[in-house]
Amino acid sequence: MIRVHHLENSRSQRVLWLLEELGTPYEVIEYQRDPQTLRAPESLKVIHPLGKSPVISDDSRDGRVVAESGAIFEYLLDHHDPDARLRPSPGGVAYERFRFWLHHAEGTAMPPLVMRLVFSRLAKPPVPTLIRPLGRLFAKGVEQKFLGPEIRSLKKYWEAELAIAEWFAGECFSAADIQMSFPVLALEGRGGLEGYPKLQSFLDRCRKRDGYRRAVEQGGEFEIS
Ligand SMILES: N[C@@H](CCC(=O)N[C@@H](CS)C(=O)NCC(=O)O)C(=O)O
Repeated sequence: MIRVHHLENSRSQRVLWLLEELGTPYEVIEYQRDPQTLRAPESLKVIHPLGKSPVISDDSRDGRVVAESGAIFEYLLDHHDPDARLRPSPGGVAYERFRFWLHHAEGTAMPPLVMRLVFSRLAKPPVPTLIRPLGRLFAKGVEQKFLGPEIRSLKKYWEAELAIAEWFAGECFSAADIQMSFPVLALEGRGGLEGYPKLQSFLDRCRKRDGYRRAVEQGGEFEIS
């Protein structure tokens, strides 16, 4: 049995979705964020020293613990996808394309999105009231000079790629789409996908999948507020 240590409203939603698509039985162990800091609880550090989610353990392989979404995806596909339904066979161009998107999601897409989230909090509690205007100014500068252009260039690139093929790794749905869904979902809030119809229809197609719906039933919808 796979145990998913699932932090509410987080990237670990993707692991539930992958397991649903694979049809692999799993158990969800839920963790709540600290309402003030939004950080994961200390109890997650008992499972893995970094205390981040997702993290899984696998009873069928000596209770092995695997952290980091991309590594978890590769692990689950290696050991729980015997018919290779959710990725192309290794060795060809299709596989290289798949692998690119699998790693692009966390390696390149997520860092500026996380930075934007962190900077957006500089003008809010617990930052002391007196220095919030300075925080707001600083955040605005970083947004204008770096994050805005960086994120626009990512969205433009993804939109162009989805104009070539229906899914990120080609004509077939793959685990790379599950991995990429998180940055696209994170951008969807606050009108971030306006003017990007291919990205919007990508999310529509994701949401129509039975596996996606079942994962949401298990772990809750991802909502960026
Ligand atoms: N690149 C890592 C990122 C893991 C990560 O930062 N997870 C967030 C949830 S979206 C987390 O655990 N945050 C709570 C915390 O850091 O305290 C992965 O994809 O697994």
